[in-house]
Amino acid sequence: MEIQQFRIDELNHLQLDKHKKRFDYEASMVVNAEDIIAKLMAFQVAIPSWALGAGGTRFGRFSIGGEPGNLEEKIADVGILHKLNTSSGAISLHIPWDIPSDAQKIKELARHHGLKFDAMNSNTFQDQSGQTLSYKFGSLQHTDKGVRQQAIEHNLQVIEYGKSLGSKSLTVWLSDGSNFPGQLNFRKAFQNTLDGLEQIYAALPEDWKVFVEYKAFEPNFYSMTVGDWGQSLLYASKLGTKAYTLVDLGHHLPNANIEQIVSLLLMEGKLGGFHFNDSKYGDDDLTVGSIRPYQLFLIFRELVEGMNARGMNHAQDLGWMIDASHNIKDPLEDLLQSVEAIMLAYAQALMVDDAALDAARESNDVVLAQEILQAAFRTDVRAIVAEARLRAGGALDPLGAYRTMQIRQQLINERGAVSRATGL
Ligand code: LRH
Ligand code: MN
Repeated sequence: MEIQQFRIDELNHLQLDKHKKRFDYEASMVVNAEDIIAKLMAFQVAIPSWALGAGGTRFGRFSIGGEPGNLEEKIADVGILHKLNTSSGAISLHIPWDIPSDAQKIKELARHHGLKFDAMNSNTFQDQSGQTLSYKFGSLQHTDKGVRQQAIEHNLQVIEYGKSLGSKSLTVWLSDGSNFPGQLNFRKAFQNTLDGLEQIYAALPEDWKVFVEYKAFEPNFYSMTVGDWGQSLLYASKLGTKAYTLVDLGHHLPNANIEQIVSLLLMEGKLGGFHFNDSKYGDDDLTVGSIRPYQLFLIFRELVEGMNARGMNHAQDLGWMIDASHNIKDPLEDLLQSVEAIMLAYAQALMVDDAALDAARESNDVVLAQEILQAAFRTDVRAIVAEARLRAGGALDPLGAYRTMQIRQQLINERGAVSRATGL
């Protein structure tokens, strides 16, 4: 199913007066409203292909009906999100869950929905049927050269799929590590992994990037061979200029100061991108901004400040991706909420008076510095974000429109109640 523009215009028309009142007020309270709107309209968040179905945990999975059963339907679902919020203009594929049967046809379909292909994701954390050697004890770190070579070749294959679709980056997340003290020689595991990443790096086209995604624990629970930002930075620095770190918000130890990590990785020019989600305990993959919205705002503060300091293009120079898993919500509703939370945090971060904040910091006026930041976080920018959507042809209220149009029911009518998406 595809959403017709006139349906969106009809619904927007019903909400226009109320929106205009709210927007006029919000814009009157912000000095750079037009600059913020221009940046919001340029800002696109990539949707993970593996989060369009009902996820689940080891304790259970509850299907939602109408799930995309193949890559074409996944692209159509991201097309629905992008039509509604005009900020989901890319999809991030995971191989082998999303092997393009006919790359040209898939590329055409994505273009039809206004979508690009963001980072490709390799998968050496599962054994595929018919696979020769097992990743039970890791992939690039493995003590067996044959297993390492198999993992390297898989990543080279993923790059080939990406090239055929016009993607420009590869995300390597390794579940490699150990569950018990004594199980692993950390140094050898690091060196094997670096050697493997070097062979993958050598196969990257000139204009590609590789993102080294770190994670503190799971599925290994004693050590992870890319366990934190320091280790990821070590790999990326040893690999070369096309290698960067990738920050998945759920991949940190409790109470880690992620905004400080972001600031320093940006300073080093080694921050490649994000997997946005939220969590209270572990890698919970919950809706962005649903647990710690202030942390998300603080992270965007460091992003805006750090990118401006390096003269970076906010929309183009970093990989903006969501990585979530939906156990109890409709994935499309959850993703609409997540993109909204990202746009709100970005808008609030853009409205901070940098000069006043710097002055307060230089004079160690701690209270004033805090007040300047919190004033932005406590400012309602929902109408400014909605105005950016309206100007781009999107829905003033994407979630409301999704429900009013009964999109999920239409997908169930089309695909059935038991269709199941590949992915997590
Ligand atoms: C690992 C991870 C990684 C993906 C996977 C689906 O936890 O964040 O980014 O490959 O989720
Ligand atoms: Mn991730």
